Amino acid sequence: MSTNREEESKEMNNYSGENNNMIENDSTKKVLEQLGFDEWFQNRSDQLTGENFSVARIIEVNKNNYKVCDGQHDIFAELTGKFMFNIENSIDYPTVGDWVVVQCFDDFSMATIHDILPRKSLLKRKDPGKAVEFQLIAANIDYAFIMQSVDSNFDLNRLERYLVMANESKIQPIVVLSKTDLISSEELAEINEKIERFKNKYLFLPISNVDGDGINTLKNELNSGKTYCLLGSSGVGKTTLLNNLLGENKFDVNEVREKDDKGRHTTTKRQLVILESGNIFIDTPGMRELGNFAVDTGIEETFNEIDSFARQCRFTDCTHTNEESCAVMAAVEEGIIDGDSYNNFLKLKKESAHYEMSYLDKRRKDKAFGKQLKNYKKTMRKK
Ligand SMILES: Nc1nc2c(ncn2[C@@H]2O[C@H](COP(=O)(O)OP(=O)(O)OP(=O)(O)O)[C@@H](O)[C@H]2O)c(=O)[nH]1
Ligand SMILES: [Mg+2]
Ligand SMILES: [Zn+2]
Repeated sequence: MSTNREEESKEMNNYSGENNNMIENDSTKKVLEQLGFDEWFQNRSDQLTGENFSVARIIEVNKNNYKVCDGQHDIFAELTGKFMFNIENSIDYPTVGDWVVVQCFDDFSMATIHDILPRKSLLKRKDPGKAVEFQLIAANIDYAFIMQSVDSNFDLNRLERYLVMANESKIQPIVVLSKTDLISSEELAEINEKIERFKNKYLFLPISNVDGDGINTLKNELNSGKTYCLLGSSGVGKTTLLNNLLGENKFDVNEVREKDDKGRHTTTKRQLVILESGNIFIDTPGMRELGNFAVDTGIEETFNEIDSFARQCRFTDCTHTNEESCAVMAAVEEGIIDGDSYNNFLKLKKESAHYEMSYLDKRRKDKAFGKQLKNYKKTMRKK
């Protein structure tokens, strides 16, 4: 199932002018590059020409509007009526990190959003409130900083879920283990043992925002012009890390309130900031539930060890739960595949299948309704 705008080959509008490419100008190109605009986007916006249009990146999503940045101005922006009219699905809305075509007014005090450029990647999750709708987290992310605090939030199952989400979106995950100041070196060694099986696949960065442990190592891993998204439960220290990297307390952080943790988060909106070092960061509010949606490729990639055994099962549709001659179960028995990992794999597979079913079901109903509506309109016209 493809959700990528580009793959759906929706035709981009042509904001035509006379060969007047709005991003041809070298200095404009340079400021856009600092915002993460690279060749990939350049190649996909070549036809976007027009004097009054420019490219900008969504840096903030608010209830009623957006904030975009064109490299020189931060501008409040709204969707045009035409854009709204063409929205079919929640993924058609712009989200933080998106590159959009804008028209600026009143000396860059406001702008209208006309189109979204194709997305390099899209982080999304199932909206916990609805059966199948997506909630967009961020677009055009290069690296996902998956953060867990080692004192109480560390959980391999949860980690694997985040890994599936990142892998599904083709985003490189990096795991940050925060608050190392709160545990002893023996306890840290124990955690290190638990993550052994992940270590040849993913980079793990233990850090402390309090005593600065590991922060320099983390800084050295950052690539300029790349976009990083901070992900993880509320209270693990995402915003504190960002402030740390910024070198100022720009954003609010808060004590973890265990007793009144009723889904209240310190960070309430997703926003994009650029560090002096040239790295681009998106902070997100902690997530309570990580819904997961027909994420087969993400699961295969995350559990690639299991997947390689699955290819050896006798039946191609083997469920790896009760079949004789199941290579996966044999590997679990022999201790080659970790038992926890196997259980989590089955759980995520099952969830994914469930969502896929309800999605297809909804699509069928929507289609049936669409047909009904069409027929109704036809009959009305005939009358
Ligand atoms: N001991 C310790 N406390 C930390 C560390 N990092 C952050 N904290 C504290 O943890 C609390 C939560 O930090 P935040 O940065 O607000 O957490 P967050 O992940 O942004 O949370 P949400 O915005 O709600 O998603 C604050 O009281 C921070 O001071 C750390 O490395 N060690
Ligand atoms: Mg925060
Ligand atoms: Zn099997």
